[in-house]
Amino acid sequence: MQKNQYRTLSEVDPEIFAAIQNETKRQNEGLELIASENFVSESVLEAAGSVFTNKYAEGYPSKRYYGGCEFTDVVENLAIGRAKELFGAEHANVQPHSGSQANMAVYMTACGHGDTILGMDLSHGGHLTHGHPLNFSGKNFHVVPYHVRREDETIDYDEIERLAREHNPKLIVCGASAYSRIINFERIASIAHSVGALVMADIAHIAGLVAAGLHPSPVPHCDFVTTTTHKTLRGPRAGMILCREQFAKDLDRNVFPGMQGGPLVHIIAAKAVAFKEALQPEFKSYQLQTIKNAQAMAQSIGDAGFRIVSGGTDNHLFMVDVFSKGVTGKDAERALEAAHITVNKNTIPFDANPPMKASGIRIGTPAVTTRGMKEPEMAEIARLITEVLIAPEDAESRRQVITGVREITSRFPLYANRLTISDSATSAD
Ligand code: DSN
Repeated sequence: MQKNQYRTLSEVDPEIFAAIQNETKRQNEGLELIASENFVSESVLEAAGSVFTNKYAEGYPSKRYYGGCEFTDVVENLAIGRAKELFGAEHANVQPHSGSQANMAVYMTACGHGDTILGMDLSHGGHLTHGHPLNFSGKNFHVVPYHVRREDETIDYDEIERLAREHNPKLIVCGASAYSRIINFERIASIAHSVGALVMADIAHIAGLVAAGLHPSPVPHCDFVTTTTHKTLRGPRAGMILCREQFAKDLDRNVFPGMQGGPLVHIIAAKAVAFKEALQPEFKSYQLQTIKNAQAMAQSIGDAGFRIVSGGTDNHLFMVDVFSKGVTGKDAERALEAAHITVNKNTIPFDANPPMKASGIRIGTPAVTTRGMKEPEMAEIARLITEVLIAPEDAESRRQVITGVREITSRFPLYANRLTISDSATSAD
């Protein structure tokens, strides 16, 4: 073995080492409110950083195209078994590198090129891969978008039914990335099956809530369920697919060799660890607190005079119509980031602004809840957010908010043992 394999990262590559240190410091000292982000456990990080990164393992357990896969099979079988147990699914494929690839594999299984798909409009809370014209989904399929209702900003199930009868889709896609209400998977599946369509639920955002029994599960109703594993589910950055046994063979073939080559075994190991964590009773308490925190913060920001899209939330996120107070989503995101509060600008239903400006911001509580924060901290954070939004350009107010952010985050340390160099050696501020 060469000598430099024993040298530390800080010795081998000080620039990357410093960037990792700076990012650790940023995550520790800021308030992370991006609804799709979370903080994984040290065990998940350890598995993701393991020697399985070295292994090729094209194929599936016991049917590989490479030798030396005996421990890889242990990992993948554990991940599959735990995923099935967690969601009560007949079949699980844990190889997708991402949510987009999971969705792509399902489309390849359920549809042919040019077939019709119904998906929720991105600007109404859907996802890029649910049929946006610039995405593979919009380019390869005939996509008919459905929407939320203007009056209450909740999914227009009657429109889905009408469009399904009119267009006879092969597949109806449900699930969202910016929608704060319970999704009636049972109703959408029944509409799909009544017109002979298959149905896929993309639960990337709410997977943790579903696993904990705090959002109705699509698994009993939908033919395919896809998810990322890194949002509320709190695993590594990757994807997964659940499906009925009747589609298992086709689906597996569409993931490999259809969509991907070798699986990321280190990431599958990290998924297995995250699934084990999600099977513990504490995971349910965590998800419950995540929802309570989102509701508490939405309430406080609403009380400060900002319009909350659909009037509130049933899950881990909510949308604030900041343009109702004359601030664009873009300016709000920028001003909050300058105050060490991270959110993302987001279009709101029937938005008058283009997506790069947007009228809203999306706020989620999975990450701050992982740090242990509860309702009292949500009230403090809501106050800091509204201070920024009321005076986005006020430097003195920003300074005070940064002090407030640091005061809260210092009470809930994150990855403290990973910060190995002094503040002066990094440049997070
Ligand atoms: N882009 C992700 C999100 O932030 O919701 C979804 O893929």
